Amino acid sequence: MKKLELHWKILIGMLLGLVFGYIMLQVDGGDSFINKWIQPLGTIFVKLLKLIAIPLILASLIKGISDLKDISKFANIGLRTIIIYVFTTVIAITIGLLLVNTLQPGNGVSESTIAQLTETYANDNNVQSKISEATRQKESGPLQFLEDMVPDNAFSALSDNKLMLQVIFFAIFLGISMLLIGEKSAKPLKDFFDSLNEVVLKMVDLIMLTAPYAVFALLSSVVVSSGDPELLYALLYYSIVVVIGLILMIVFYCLIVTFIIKKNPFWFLKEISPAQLLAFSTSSSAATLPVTMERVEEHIGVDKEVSSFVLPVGATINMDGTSLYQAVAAVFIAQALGFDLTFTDQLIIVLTALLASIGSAAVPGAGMVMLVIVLEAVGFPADKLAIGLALIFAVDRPLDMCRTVVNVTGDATVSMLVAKSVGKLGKPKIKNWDDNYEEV
Ligand code: DAS
Repeated sequence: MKKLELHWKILIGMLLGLVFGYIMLQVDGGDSFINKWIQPLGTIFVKLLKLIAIPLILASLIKGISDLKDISKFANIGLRTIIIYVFTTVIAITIGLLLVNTLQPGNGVSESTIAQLTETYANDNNVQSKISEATRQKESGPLQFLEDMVPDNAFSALSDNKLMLQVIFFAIFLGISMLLIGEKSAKPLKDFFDSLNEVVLKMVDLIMLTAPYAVFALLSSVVVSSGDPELLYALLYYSIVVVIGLILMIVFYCLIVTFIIKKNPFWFLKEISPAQLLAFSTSSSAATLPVTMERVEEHIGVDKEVSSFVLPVGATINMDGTSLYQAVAAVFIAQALGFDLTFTDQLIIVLTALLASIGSAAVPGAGMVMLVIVLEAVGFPADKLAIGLALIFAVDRPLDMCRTVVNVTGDATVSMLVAKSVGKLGKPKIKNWDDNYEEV
């Protein structure tokens, strides 16, 4: 029997996980069995991926920069990347606003649902913790994220995944310095990082062998933690609006791949699918990053000079799915709680959702934390914030899984676009649909 490709194995693992989770939901004590004996397998897998994300970023970014012969090439790649990232995020927010204002999901939320939520969630510590986390982030000045970027200790920056931007900063600083001292002097260090890069990519392959089992564990634990199913139905319409927007973003990326990059969009989706399935299962762009990098470099043909910068930066600051979700959620909450938004408010949402998605960490649930900042920016009453968040809290995790897929797909698309624009989009190492390599 022909060896099953990785993405089919992951898909089977996910489906079995959903079925198993649903069955265990019907069994007494089934959820605690999953939380005790199944969920840890998924947690270990996510931790392993996060463990190697930092050394992979360090090695590939330093290798990518030191492979450049001059700094102007790096500046060129960097500028194009940031401009395209901002453009795709604004497109995502605009699609979200058009959908939520047209379909008006918030107007379908009944008074009784709001009353029930007020009772159930108003003092829920999960909701309160997201508000306090957002307040902490808001109180820090506008340049705080720049200040946070600069690590005061190279090795401490390596240890904490949350400080991925610091590792990127350190790697860029080191890579540029290696360029400045000249190829001969930097050779020992360059050889080290070249070798480290190969080793870490092999570690990604090894970890991915367990992916089907891990996503089984992750999906079954998500099902049992999905909360009160009755409540979910009340929010189905809102979730459908978000998912329609996210699907439109995937279509938007496919249009870019087809008409600008001149590649087969179905081939693109097939080659990037293991990363998308992992993004769906883990709800974390950071955890998925090692796989996104391996797929984009080895299966799509983006040169490391480009992917080693575009993807790590994208995983932390480019979240098209999150920004679309924040725009839809902010207007949905305002509609449901009777808070009118003017056209100016909607423009403010475009700007704050752009900044909020840049500030959102690449971890589960980050998008909802930054939603508070979007709501406060349009003057949403502080005393209703908890209810507003509680309204969408129950469906946040499944939507987080979907929006993380879009975040990852957007990063991969932009890395192809930047590579194509600087002539660094090579042949994929893996044959595509019709067993021939695409001409670049
Ligand atoms: N889960 C985040 C990510 O890793 C996105 C979000 O929370 O919106 O991309």
